[in-house]
Amino acid sequence: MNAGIRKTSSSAVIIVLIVLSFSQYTRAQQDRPPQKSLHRSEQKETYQYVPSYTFRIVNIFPHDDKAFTQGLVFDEGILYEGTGINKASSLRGIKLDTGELLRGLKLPDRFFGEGITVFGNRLIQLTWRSRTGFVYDKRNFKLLGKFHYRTEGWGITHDDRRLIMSDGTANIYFLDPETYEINGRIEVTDINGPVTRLNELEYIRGEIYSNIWQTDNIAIIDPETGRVKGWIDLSGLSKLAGGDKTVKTLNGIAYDKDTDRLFVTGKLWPRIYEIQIVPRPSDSVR
Ligand SMILES: [Ca+2]
Repeated sequence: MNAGIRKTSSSAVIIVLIVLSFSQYTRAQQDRPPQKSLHRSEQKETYQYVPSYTFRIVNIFPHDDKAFTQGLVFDEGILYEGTGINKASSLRGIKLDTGELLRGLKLPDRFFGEGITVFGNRLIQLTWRSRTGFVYDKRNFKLLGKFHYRTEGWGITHDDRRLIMSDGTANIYFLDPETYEINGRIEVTDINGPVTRLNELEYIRGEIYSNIWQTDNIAIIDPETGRVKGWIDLSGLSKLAGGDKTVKTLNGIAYDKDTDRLFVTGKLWPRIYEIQIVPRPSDSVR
């Protein structure tokens, strides 16, 4: 019995020693300086690598080269466009194939039109610094009401339950589509930190696509985390369209979910392009 107790006691001592040794080992690990840079860069490569894409033109459509495009949406066979500039801001319903204006509306002179989206039968249009959103009946552009917000208004889109809005910063806001109250926010980030100048938006198959103002790039954003999941480089398209990075900038993303078609254009561009997104060749071999 005594032997049994001694055996139990010595086992307990061994276990205590093991636990102590392990805790010391753990502390030693915690006290260590960060791992050498090679290991860290490998981690960055593994966990923070963001794929980049380029494009293939599928179709080309006419676009009013006097339209200062700030919002673009495709809904039930009609292309809707919102344009900016004080005294020249408009809302348009357009026949995609021909560019024919089906219906149009000019905003009061003091408003600078911004992003648009269609939610049910409502067509919603933001304005830049007036903190005012307009709500129309999409079928006849009859004004149904207005709402107000505290930030600048840049881009707007929606998922199945929320309006999704940008204000030129790295923030994206989620709004209740009935009350227009903000009920969520994400900060958009990539490997280099916050991504600012988020502009025209489009919600496509669970992701938010955003033009970045005065660049040829579209960010593909995770709506839950704000992380950029991919970059689309449209510099070749901008060059083809006669665009630039000051005024005639890439802006305007529309998606026809019924036919899975993606359209892009730019401010004062003479064309709207239907494109397919393709992996950049250097990415596809990684
Ligand atoms: Ca859009």
